[in-house]
Amino acid sequence: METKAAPPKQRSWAEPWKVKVVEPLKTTTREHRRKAMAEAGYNTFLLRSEDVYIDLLTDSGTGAMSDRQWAGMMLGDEAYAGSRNYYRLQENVRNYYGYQYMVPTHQGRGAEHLLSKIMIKPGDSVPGNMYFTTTRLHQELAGGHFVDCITPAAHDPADQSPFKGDFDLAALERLIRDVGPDRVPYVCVGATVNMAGGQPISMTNMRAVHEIAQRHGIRIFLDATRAVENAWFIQQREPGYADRSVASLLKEFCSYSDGCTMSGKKDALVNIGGWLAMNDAELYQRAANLVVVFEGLHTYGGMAGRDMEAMAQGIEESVADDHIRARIGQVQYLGQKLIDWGIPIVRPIGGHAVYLDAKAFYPHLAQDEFPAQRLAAELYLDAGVRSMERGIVSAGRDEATGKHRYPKLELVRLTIPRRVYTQAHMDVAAESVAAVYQQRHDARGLVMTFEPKYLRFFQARFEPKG
Ligand code: PM9
Repeated sequence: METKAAPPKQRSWAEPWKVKVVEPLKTTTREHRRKAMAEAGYNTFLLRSEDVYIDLLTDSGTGAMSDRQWAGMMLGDEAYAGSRNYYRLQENVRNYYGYQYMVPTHQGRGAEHLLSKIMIKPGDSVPGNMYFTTTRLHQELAGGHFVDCITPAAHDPADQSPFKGDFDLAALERLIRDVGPDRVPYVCVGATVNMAGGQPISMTNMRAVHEIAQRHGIRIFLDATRAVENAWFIQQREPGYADRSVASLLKEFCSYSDGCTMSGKKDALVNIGGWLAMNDAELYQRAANLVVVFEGLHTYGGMAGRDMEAMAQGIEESVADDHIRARIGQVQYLGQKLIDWGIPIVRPIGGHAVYLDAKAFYPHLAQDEFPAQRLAAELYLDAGVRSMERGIVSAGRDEATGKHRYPKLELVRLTIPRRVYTQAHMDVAAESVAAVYQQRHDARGLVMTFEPKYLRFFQARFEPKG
């Protein structure tokens, strides 16, 4: 007799868009990939994109723009000064993020550069909820040093706390007491926290950080790169917020800060762009003056008019609840598959990526044999899926001692571009991870053969250990 499957208990969601343009993908042989990986010095940043099948290197600038964004590109007002698109962008930063003033920058690190130069004096300490590579480097280049005040749970891949991006408030208070509020130019809040696995910070914790900073007369600057994703986690996980829209949560969250740096290449759904925003008029004057030195006039910064238009439109699209549910839903889909197969990943699953725990994959490799770098290489070799190391190589060297920093998290990031891949691509990627996991006992470490001075993970080269 024919048996019938039980009807599904829950209803599925689907992406709130359909595909209008497609870009062909190339599959390659293992031999082709072996040569490509060797030529790239076992660094996935050095692969040619045409040798990649499914590109999960980053969600930065890799998203698909909507028809409205592309239409907006034709509305680019390429005047040197006072472009119409600048004013629309400014209005949307005000409306959705709530900051009064804004200077456009070519991308997030342009904004970090300006902020660090304006705010930091040599010897200052900048507390934050875990480092980010470019953010910390700009703080250091300005003479400051970053102090990690994230909750200890963030350093444990297996800890399932819902808000692993939260500050350890006692650690923040301690730092301010130890160095004195005058030596803390601002608190740097990441939302979500990229290096912790795309983990959110709660509204409650953000409010508490605000209260501490206010009490000591210290400003807060938000890294708003993925703050919309953070708002979605607040809606989903934090008691009392389930009925609020992502847009209203974003605005409230930002209201506990004095300004933000932004890489528009993530949440804001564009291939290039960013901004530095603030509420203080005097600070804005300084930023507007400095931006002309490093980026361009204060009404375009590092951006073309058409790109500002696309970003203004992208901001509006980014806060739609159905968009963000599908975007993070796809990440959750991939992560859940790996969890179901017993593959060690950072828990809970983050907002923009699934992070493989390379220490648990390759417990036989020491951290200075670069297990995550090796794992990223193996993933590419298996099926052409490109990922990114987020471990000892990304952490770089200690400023004072010159020795490797040894982060507790040794991760490989499978980062999902926005509105680009289908569920079938996620299945292929998950199966490739499973195949590499099966072969985990055979993996050998790497040696670094070339190490650039800054942000070494981008350009370092490696060879397999003999
Ligand atoms: N993030 C990422 O792949 C781009 C390359 S890796 C340096 O995750 C945060 C939280 C980011 C970020 C970039 C930047 C810098 C600042 N904050 O890349 O300069 O994730 O636009 O932004 C990358 P830009």
